[in-house]
Amino acid sequence: MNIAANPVVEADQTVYLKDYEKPSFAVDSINLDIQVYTDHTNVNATLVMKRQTAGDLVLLGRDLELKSITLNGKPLTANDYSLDAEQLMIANAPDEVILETEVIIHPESNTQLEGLYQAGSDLFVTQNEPEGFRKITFYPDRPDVLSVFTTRVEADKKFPVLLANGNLMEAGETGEGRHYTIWEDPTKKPAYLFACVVGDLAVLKDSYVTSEGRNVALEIYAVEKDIPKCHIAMEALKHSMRWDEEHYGRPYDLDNYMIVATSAFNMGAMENKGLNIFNTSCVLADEEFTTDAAIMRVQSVIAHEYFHNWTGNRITCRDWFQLCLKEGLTVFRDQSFSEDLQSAAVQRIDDVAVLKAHQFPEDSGPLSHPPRPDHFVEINNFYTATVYEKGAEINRMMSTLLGKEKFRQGTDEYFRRHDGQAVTVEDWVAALTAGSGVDLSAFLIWYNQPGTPKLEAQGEYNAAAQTYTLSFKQSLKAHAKYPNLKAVPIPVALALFNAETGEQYALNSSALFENGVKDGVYLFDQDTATIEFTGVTAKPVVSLLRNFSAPVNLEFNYSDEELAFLVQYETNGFNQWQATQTLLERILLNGHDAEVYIQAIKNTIPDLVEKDPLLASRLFDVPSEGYLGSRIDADYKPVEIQEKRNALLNTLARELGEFCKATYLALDPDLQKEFSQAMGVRALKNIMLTMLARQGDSEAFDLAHVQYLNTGNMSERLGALKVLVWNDAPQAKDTLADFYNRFKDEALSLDQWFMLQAAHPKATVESIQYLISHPDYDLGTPNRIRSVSGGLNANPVNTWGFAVQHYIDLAKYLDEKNPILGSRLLQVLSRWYTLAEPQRSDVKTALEALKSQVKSKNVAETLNSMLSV
Ligand code: B3K
Ligand code: ZN
Repeated sequence: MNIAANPVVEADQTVYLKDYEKPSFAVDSINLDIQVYTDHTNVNATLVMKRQTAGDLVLLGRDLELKSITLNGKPLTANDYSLDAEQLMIANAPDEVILETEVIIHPESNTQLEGLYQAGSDLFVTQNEPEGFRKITFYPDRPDVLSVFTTRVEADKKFPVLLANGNLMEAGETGEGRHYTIWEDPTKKPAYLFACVVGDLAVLKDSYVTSEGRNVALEIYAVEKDIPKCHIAMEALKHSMRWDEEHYGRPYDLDNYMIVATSAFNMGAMENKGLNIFNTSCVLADEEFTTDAAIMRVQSVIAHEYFHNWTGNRITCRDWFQLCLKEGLTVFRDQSFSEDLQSAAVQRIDDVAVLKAHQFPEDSGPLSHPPRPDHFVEINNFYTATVYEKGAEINRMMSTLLGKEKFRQGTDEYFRRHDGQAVTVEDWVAALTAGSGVDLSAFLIWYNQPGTPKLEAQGEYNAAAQTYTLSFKQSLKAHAKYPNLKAVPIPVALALFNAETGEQYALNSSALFENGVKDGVYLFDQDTATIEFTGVTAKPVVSLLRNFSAPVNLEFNYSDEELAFLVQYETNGFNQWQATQTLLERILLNGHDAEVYIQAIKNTIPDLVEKDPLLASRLFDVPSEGYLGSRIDADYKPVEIQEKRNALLNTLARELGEFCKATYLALDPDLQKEFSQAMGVRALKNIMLTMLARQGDSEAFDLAHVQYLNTGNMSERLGALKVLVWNDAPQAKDTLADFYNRFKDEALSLDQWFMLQAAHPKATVESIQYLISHPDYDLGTPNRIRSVSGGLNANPVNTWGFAVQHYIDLAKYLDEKNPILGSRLLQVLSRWYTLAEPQRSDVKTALEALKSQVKSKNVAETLNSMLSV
């Protein structure tokens, strides 16, 4: 349907959860034959189907050229079915159907990176989640249709690698320089997990023996020169396989596990059964080319996709409204895995920082939706921070409340009940409840309503009675599309500290907790409640939401001194960090004095540098301009925020200058044995160097230049380059050129080169124009587009009008070429309505002008939502 003339998404395009119906036919098996040629691909499919309910036989198909169709051996003519741009429908089909179709598709011109597409001159890959399979063949392409797939892949021998899901059954030649393979996947799966790959790739091989004794061949495919960068991913894969056995009792179930790396990919990676396809950015990792943060991300994405094998693949979603069932649970699992790889406190800090920087703003603006929405136009628009990150938080809350043992009993019950099924969020919560013996049904409210709850708390100490009273109140902003908002269950992990001694009250060993607080967690599930602690011998400082035990906005009237106390004495690293962030936000947004924070840092860091250097580095985090902007709901003036932030950074650099220099010179990452400790030391050193450069220490640029030249580690090299470039040091230009020359053939490292310049705090229209007209800038590679648009977004002031137009132009260009990406990038502007005038009206006018120029459901739905404030 062409909606260009009126991009208001029409009512009949909205899909509602309440309209869910079982599919009329099940597919017992599908046989696919995919023959790839340079200018087209033939796809022949045989579907063995059985009726389940009354109704027409509906096969979804998009951009397919139908050559022939037969039903139970009888060729059909156009009169026997109805066909439109989205589906093929056969009325009065018999109860048992063998349907054979022949279609032609064009992966060589598919720029949308969905379905089967050419990903460079030597590679064809698939991306079928959520609805890409319908671009390969006619099929009931919905997650509740599970089938056994057999796949034949045929191509020219210049593509030696021919892969599909499952076990390799046969391989051979067909003549005329072509060859084929046949694969059988024994486990029933929905079509979104189908994958095939045709290409010229090298492979890194390893193996793994599961707890059940199954020997699994592990293979990572990438271009030859990248194979040495696949070892970290391979280790992470084996580690994930062991971790899932140990923590969830889940062994792997096939004889092979393959991963294929491509740079032509819209997101991080895809969990296709036994044949993951990965963005190169989430699989290639090597100290020389990759930053520590990127290495951590590779490990977590490898784990994430692997964990999907049980949470997503073996047990999948009944419909796409349930997306957070598999994503929320799998993110929670990968976050827990990563907590074992590095400082657990820092992992939690980083996960919450992402939640607060992306999900909280999303949930307070026009794109707000529940983790399980009840309607959508384009499901691709719902792979959001809310579905993933807030979804993970809901699982974390339930796990916090249950404790390790009971949570495991709950997940065991989930796997026991639902293996091989396509289920709902209700099924998940019911299984957790049954397995653990604890009624968790109230947590369903979290899945069904939007918005970040506000949690207001107040504390009162009565010295004479030695009691401390805490009262709580929760509230949620009204939402036009989701009325009837209810109170949610909020696990509040808390601790009381003796303000005089800094010691923690032993809450669990005394009669202190008699008010429903168990193992340091109080479950607050009413609109208001009050609890009282007895035997509190001296004035306490309370630490609330330890480890961020619930995704809420906490309001508690701490004094700055109490926050400084928590920075110094709280034993939960996350809450130490949270206290620094609250202090810094007060300095930046409410004009508080910086001295209390500075003193707390001076008191805390020296000990921490030894114990947990990475955590020490995080305590220097100054909230980003974007994050601060997201905390302002109206009349936001980016220039003012930037000025305040710069002033604070200058104060910190001045007051901590000597300390920073001494720390910089004393630290040596090479003395650390563990990667995680070395990573912490590198992070801290880079921050110290940044501070030194800011306070104008004449030696800082020399130190940075030496660090740049003398290292083989990307975090050190990039950290030093950033200091030189962002401060316009005399060495900046040559060093940038040097970086380019060293890494011009390394796409991911070159992305960093683009990003660093785009995020330059004093970037100009000219400097950005230089980047987007650079010969290495490429609108066909999402990673490269993001490196510039992401950098630009970090730095919203100097290039304001130009940057807005850049996002609008990208959305317009990608609307046709790659609407999934276009819609995603446009969301950068979703908080336009909070801006002060005249920017507010400028962006609004630009967005409105875009409306009449876009065709895709993806961009149109996003645009309509963004403008509906
Ligand atoms: N399940 C995929 C995401 C697919 C996105 C489609 N637009 C990756 C993941 O979450 O593991
Ligand atoms: Zn996922």
